[in-house]
Amino acid sequence: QDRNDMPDEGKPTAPQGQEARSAGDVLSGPGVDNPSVAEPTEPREPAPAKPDQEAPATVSPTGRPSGAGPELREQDGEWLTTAQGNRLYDTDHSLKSGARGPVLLQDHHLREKITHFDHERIPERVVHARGAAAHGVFEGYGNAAEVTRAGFLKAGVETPVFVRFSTVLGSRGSADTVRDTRGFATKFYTDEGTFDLVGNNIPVFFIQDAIKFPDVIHAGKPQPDREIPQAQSAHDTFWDFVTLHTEATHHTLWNMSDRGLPRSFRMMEGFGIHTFRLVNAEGGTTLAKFHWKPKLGVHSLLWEEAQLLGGLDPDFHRRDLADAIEAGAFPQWELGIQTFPDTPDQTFEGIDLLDPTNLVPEELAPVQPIGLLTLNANPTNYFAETEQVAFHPGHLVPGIDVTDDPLLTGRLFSYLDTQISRLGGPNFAQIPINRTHAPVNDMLRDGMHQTAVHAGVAAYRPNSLDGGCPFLAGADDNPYVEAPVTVPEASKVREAPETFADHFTQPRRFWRSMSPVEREHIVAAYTFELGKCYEQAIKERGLQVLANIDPDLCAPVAAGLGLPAPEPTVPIEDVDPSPALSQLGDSWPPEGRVVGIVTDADADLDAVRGVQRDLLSAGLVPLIVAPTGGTLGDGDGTVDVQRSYATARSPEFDALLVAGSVARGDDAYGARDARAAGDGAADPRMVLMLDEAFRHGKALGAWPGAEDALRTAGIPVDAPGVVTGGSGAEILDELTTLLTEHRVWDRFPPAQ
Ligand code: HDE
Repeated sequence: QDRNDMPDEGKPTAPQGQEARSAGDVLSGPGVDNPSVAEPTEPREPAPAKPDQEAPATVSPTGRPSGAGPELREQDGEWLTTAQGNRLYDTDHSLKSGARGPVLLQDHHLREKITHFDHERIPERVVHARGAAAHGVFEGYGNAAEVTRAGFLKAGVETPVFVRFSTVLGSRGSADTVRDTRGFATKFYTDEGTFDLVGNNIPVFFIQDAIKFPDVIHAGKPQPDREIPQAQSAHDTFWDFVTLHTEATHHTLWNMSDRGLPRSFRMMEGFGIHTFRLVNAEGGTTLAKFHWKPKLGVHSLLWEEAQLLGGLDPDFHRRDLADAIEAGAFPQWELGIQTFPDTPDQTFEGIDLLDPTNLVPEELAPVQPIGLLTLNANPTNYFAETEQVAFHPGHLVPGIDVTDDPLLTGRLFSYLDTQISRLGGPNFAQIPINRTHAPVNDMLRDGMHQTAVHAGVAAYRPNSLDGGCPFLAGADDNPYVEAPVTVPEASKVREAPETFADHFTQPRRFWRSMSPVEREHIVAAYTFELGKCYEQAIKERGLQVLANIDPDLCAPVAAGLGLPAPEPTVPIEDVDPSPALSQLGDSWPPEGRVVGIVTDADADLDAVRGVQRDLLSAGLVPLIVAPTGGTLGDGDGTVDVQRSYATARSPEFDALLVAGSVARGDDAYGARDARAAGDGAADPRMVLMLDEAFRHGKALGAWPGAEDALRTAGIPVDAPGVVTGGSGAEILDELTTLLTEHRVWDRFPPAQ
């Protein structure tokens, strides 16, 4: 019944001392602070999906709802209500005994609203707390059938996915660009049940046995006395642990390399790390490692950029992912596998495949692409989807099985356990984002947050009351079957195999595979991180580990710390480099790269619009930077400003094109900066931006006539990657070509 149709006797009666209000008054009158806003407003739908942003199928082929379709929105009708559906006439004033009197305990709406708010937070993930996610689709190439019978890998099969990227150490509110490993967790909603590939952007792990996981995380998290530092490894407990447990050397070296500072989630590799066992239709087994290869290549921030972004834009990575998807620049990765014969010793070319601190160089076992992942829709609600998604390496499908990697075995226990406390009970699989797209018929009943209404009486099988159902799958029904591998007969021991004992050869291979500039970054990272430790003994132990990797790595770090370089305590044997480990030396599509166009109202705005158009049609993101916000020009030929001198900073841009002057802005800052006195003087913020962009190896260009702007900012116009002197189109072309290599590496002097 509509409130306006209420019979007179049903209308609210006026509390004592107040004028009686008609139903209409209640809706638009004294109950609201701003009388010009009539309530209720029209029913408010969530913001409509932008083009290209339609969520992928919200109903699985089996008819089971998934994702956040309207049927799961939990918002209906045009009236504001309580959680019980009672309409509300006011939500801004507590029920009081008189306008200045005490608040009454009987105000259910007040208590419900505050109580719900009090419980809005759930425990953050104990690791990987900060993350960002997206929906997408995975398409199999069909070439993996020889090694696995997994249905979602068959040719042309399209499987909805949800992917969550994360940092490891920081809290949910920490910065995106910290030096850390990144999580890369993919949920495949396959017709055969859910498959979770819960990986990282680094192919090796800190430890070899799950029993040490609490220890390494305690060491990496903020120190327990003062809870310092947040989301950083540069502190004593971390370095204490990784130098006492030298199996951590390989992963730590990757963290200290550019891999610890991704430019974007879209530009990261992903790795399943562990060796898995694939099973084909005939029951034949093959060992395999999973890889995600980004179409945009693997690229990183520089340390200084990462630090600046921590303050300028702590959401840099999640914003980048969401913006790219919203703009229709859908990020893509190929899923690939390295395969190895399933021999009893489970080694390949002398590398123990059960040791998760090892990788197998791609030169020895090429990564074979088996499918394509496209992320094409942003989540509708962060909490419902990104926060509540529950991954588990034990969510497997027929054709993909586990091995005895002792790290993986521990994970198979941990992930189920952690969801129970994080998501408040054992029914987290019923949360929309976690619902499988395959039919579910289990014997799991009751428990906290049970939302299913189970029919029948016999929650057991076989039974004679509910028709004996459900049935067990037979051999022809494609059930999940654990590969019946032989478990070696052995005594119970708490030991690692001898083949887990070499902690330095693989790190040495990584170090020797790096280009000079990548090595320089690694040296700088160790010098910074060990330099931030207080304990002399930890710094010295850190140097010992580096000497055992390679004295060439140890010497410059020791020099930076002002300490003597120790002699190695292990033989420094040669190891073949693996060129695939370096991020440099190739070129990649420049799609989605951000180009700042620095301009002003006096510039040739028609030409500026032309540049915008050309960049957009090449799949790049042009952002107009001008002295103040608003619009440049008037009439038909206007240009909208996306960044003002007050909001633009260099790390956001992959390249800068000066198409105008960089003269002092006349906003408050520009006007009062003493160094910018006089008409035409360069604005210090633009000088800083161009200087940083130059130092960070960004491609820089100046539009014909705007070269002086670069000179004013002190940029040597004949330096590599500074493009001037051609036509506008030529300059743009050259900038775009430079972007295919991510940075102008020639601008960095070669390391000694
Ligand atoms: Fe995890 N890890 N992990 N981890 N991990 C979790 O699960 C754990 C490991 C990884 O976006 C937790 O739901 C143990 C390796 C990712 O939701 C927890 C061990 C790799 C994510 C957990 C490891 C990972 C997690 C925390 C050692 C790469 C985020 C909350 C045996 C292959 C998933 C949660 C997401 C999350 C335990 C080691 C990747 C506590 C015990 C190796 C990407 O269950």
